[in-house]
Amino acid sequence: MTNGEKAEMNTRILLTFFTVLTIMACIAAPTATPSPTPAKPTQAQKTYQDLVVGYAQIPGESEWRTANIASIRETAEQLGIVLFFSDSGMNTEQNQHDAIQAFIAKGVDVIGITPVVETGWNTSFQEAKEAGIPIILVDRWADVPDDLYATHFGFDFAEQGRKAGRVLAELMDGRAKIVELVGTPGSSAANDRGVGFRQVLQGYPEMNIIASQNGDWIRAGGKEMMAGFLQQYGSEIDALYAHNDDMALGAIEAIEEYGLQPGVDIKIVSIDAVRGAFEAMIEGKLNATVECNPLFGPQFFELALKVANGEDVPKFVSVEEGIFFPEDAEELLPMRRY
Ligand code: GYE
Repeated sequence: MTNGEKAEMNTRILLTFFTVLTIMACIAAPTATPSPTPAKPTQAQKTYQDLVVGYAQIPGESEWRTANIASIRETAEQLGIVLFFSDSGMNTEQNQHDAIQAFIAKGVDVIGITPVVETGWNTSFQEAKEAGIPIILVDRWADVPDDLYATHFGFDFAEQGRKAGRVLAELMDGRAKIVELVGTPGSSAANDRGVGFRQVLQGYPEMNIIASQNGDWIRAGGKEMMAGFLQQYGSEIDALYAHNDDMALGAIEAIEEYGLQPGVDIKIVSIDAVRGAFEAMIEGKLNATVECNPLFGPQFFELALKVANGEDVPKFVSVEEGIFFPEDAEELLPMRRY
């Protein structure tokens, strides 16, 4: 056998060997579907126990706020949430800006804020965004671009104002000279409760607001401003619209000191539905209060956990509320929790 013939034979043997080897490999290894590439580990999903929240609140200026602060704090404690809470100091607006800076420095997971006024938040909110910390507007609204907050969890203040307007129009049979006690100017609650109330009055040409003053949400402010209205207009006043119960309760004191009967000589409609309002309705001194539920701690932290875990949430989450009248007050008072 020549060398060439030997080389050709060796080649044939090798080719046969590798062909057989390949066939055996295919048979031996079942065609298992390739296992999916392992999913990238998602961001660790937080639970309440490892959630850290910074909350810039407004100081307790009303019965409503006191109940609201309690709801937030108590819920955080019950759920084991680390809560950094800021609600003190007179210059609330600056304190809230400072609180946001402090929360960023602490590296909280979510910031909640009840903006004392609507404007001036862009810079602070932008810094939180750059630090990767989402913001939830709570209760009040802030006038900032949509990308600077995750969601607004609060109330339809304009609808609360419309409810008050509709109730007063019915009470007064569409005719009244009205004085108005407004909340802190520039706050979304005051702005929108005023807008909603006036929207309803457009349908009643004989219902007119003859005076409007800022009572700053507090009883003393309501009493002082109502005394001024009475000095200027006296018994010409048919009705009072107060943006919250605390100012209405202060006004009731002024009306009585002036010698008129609140709820009778001057009809009164306000907003919040705090305990004091139910007691005034039982005494016949207040004619209606529009509910604005402050006990939203559980819902807030449920939303905060979703936001911290990067879940999609609606841009606005509202709370359904009702209206309360004197005829129901006695029965409901024992059940009122604020
Ligand atoms: O009505 C008032 C408080 O923002 C809904 O603020 C809250 C308002 C509430 O001062 O009593």
